[in-house]
Amino acid sequence: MSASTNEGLYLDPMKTAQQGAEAIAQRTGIASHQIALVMGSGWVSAADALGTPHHEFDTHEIPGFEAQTVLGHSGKIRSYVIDCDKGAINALVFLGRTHLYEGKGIEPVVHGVRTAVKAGCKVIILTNACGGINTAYRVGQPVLIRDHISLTATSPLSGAQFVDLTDLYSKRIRAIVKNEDPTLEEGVYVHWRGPTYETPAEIHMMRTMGADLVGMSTVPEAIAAHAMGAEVLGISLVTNAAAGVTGEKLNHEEVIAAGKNAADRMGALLKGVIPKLL
Ligand code: 8IG
Repeated sequence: MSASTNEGLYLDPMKTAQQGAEAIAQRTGIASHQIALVMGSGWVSAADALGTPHHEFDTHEIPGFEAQTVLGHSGKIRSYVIDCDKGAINALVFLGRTHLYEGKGIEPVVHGVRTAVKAGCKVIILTNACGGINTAYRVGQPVLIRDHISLTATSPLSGAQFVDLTDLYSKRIRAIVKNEDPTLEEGVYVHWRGPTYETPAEIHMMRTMGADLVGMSTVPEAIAAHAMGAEVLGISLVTNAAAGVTGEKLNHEEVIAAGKNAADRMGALLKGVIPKLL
């Protein structure tokens, strides 16, 4: 689909998200979901740990989504019923996402989380695979996002919406997750447009600025969800040392493999914390 075709689709992005939410309610028979998870590269098997989804469908069945093509991003939406002592929680899981580097603009990047919030979700969990800038990080290590630095010069918001971002990555939720797994560290995530990885000099600059992690997602979704009043948790899986850290070159297959290996641990963590977040 060309960018010009998309323009009409996102002329009123909140209306498109509302239509998406209504289609999900119709498709699942569930009027309202409470929590949404966006699974990044290699995180799909962590979603499998949530159990058997009650529904799974292609994103392109829902208004505002297009087919996704990037390796490791399958473009599916699942609806789970997670039983816990609070009763049943309805969780929406997005397998795959749209990235800024795809060149379709910012609206498709945030359409999923906007749809999830319109579908009732008050908590949005954003996962990703990323490069480790902090030299203390190891490949396969999950890190909670404490804050971000945006280097894309792009916001999902326009107009006079001066949204405060001081608690963008909810302190309340991070405390709950760290209580569940005290070994988890927190770091600052840099959003880089891509699709090229950084140069070693750019990674040096980012480290100097106080960054720990670098990737090509999550930040616009976090902002869009927060602006709509949802609480955000961000978890990065370090799948490679950032450029220049080890002298090795970066490749996408390595990323997928590291994600698969950490998925079981992350799946169990997510399943354990979800009932405690709502
Ligand atoms: I996975 O090293 C993954 N995504 N920008 N840099 C950027 N994005 C990434 C990287 C990385 N690794």
